[in-house]
This record gives sequence, structure tokens and C-alpha cells, in this order.
Amino acid sequence: MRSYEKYFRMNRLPHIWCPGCGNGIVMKSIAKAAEQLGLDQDNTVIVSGIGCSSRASGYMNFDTLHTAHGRAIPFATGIKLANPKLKVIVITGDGDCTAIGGNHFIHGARRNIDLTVILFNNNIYGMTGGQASPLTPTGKKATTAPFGSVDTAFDPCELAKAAGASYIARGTAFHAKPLVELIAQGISNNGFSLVEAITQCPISYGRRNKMGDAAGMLKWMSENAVPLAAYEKLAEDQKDEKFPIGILYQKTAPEYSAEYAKVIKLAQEGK
Ligand SMILES: Cc1ncc(C[n+]2csc(CCOP(=O)(O)OP(=O)(O)O)c2C)c(N)n1
Ligand code: SF4
Repeated sequence: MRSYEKYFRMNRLPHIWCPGCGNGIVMKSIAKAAEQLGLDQDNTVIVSGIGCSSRASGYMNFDTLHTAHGRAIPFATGIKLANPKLKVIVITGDGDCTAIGGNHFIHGARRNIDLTVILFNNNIYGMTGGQASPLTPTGKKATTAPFGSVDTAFDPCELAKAAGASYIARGTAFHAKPLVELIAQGISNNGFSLVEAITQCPISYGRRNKMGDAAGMLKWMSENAVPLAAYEKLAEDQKDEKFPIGILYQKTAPEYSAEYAKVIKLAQEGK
């Protein structure tokens, strides 16, 4: 047995994801980050919404909660406020987090509550067969955009930064080892952490957009993901489909559950 396997519910495996799906790589990166940090399974909670990626919580050997579509962050907020000693990790898809859960995402970041949100970004609604999400790039095809999406995708990392998150990072399923480090640092940050993990959905997204199979999509990641410092040196016309990876932003700011505890103390003292 590998050392990180204690973080999996081995009796729930094999998983149900399609062959070549990137969700397993991201899930393993979370387990390896947990191992690196020596996370206590009894004091760590994993909360997910609904979607292919959100199935990961059921495979992970912590206290886990598989909630409603888009609602992982408010459930996680309640857990953290009820017991601030817990490490709370949120697993969510791009549709789950930025469409139906978009407002919760903004307000979690605004409060800088100590949650680590791992956003599995496969650019599509995978579970329901390939509808466009707010992170589907303009021009890419989806069942709801058969001629290419006319909407503009937004950058969830920029949104989290503007809203107030204190740790923001992006990795990919291709760069699996650095992804472990980015997740571990996010979990260690005392505040709202976003780790966007670009992952491949060869079935509902790659096939439709002629990106090849899983290997082709991983190759695309290897060619287009650029470490932040190098990305910033690129001229606008060199950027094309390229995107920055690594730690994108960090700051120190008051953490919400600690601030909330102060208010409770004041109220109890009747001041
Ligand atoms: C309130 C509600 N609306 C819609 C759905 C249907 N639904 C389930 S999963 C999903 C999309 C999942 O996409 P995403 O969050 O990107 O995750 P992925 O499957 O791609 O990992 C939708 C629309 C639902 N379960 N509940
Ligand atoms: S539909 Fe896409 S995201 Fe869902 S399991 Fe299959 S490959 Fe993965």
C-alpha cells in the first residue's frame, strides 16, 4: 500500500470517471498534499457540490459531505464557523463553482474564510453531457453552443483576487507534481485559498473541440501553461491560448472565523 492511500476509501474504488478523465490526477494530488502536510483525517472535512469532479469527495477517506449543486462553499462555511479548528477543503467543478455557485464563491473570498477551494476546471459541464459553463472559452463548442460559445469566459483567479481571497494558484493535470505543492500551500494558508486545477474532460469537451484524446489534451496543457514570471514577459501577441500557472497571488488578511469568534466573545461578555 502506498503511503497516501490511507487518504482514499479503497473500498469505494475503482472510480466511475471515464477513461482518460483528469479528475483522478487532481484527486491524487489532493491526497499527496494531505500526506505531505500529515493531515489528520478526523479533523479534516472535504465538501463537494455536484458534478463529475465533485464525486471525488466520496472516494476520499476524511469526513466528507457531498452537497447540492453549487452549494459546497456555504456548507463548508457553516462547518468552519461551527468548528474553526477543522481544516475544510472544497472540491468543485467550473460549473458548480462559477455558475450556480458563483455568488457563494465571491462571498467566500470576500470574507477570507479559511477554506481551500480546489476548482477542477475542465471548461465544461461534464456530468450533464457537455453544456457550456462560464469558463468555456469563447468559440469552443458545447451542446448548448454547437457553433461555438459567443460568451466571454472569465478568469476565476482574477475574480477571487478582486473579491478578497488571500491565496490564489493555478496548476494543471499535466503538471501533477507542482499541483501537489500548490494544494499543500493553499491548505496551509489561513484564509480563503483558490487552487484552480486545469483538467481534461476528453469525453464532453475534448472530443467536441477536436483537442484529441486525453494525451492530446495533456499535451495542450504542457504547451500552453506557462509559469507566472515567464508569462508576464510574453508580448500580447505571444499569449494566444497561453495561461499562467503557479502561485498567482498571496496576501495576509484577517480570517473570518477568527473575527467571528471575537464577536461571539464580545456578545457573551455582554459588551
Ligand atoms: C440545482 C441543480 N441544477 C442543475 C443540476 C444538474 N447538474 C448536475 S452536475 C451539473 C454540472 C456539472 O458541471 P461542473 O460543475 O462543471 O462539473 P463537472 O461535471 O464538469 O466536473 C449540473 C448542471 C443539479 N444537479 N442541481
Ligand atoms: S464526462 Fe468528462 S469530466 Fe466527467 S468523468 Fe467523463 S471525462 Fe471526466
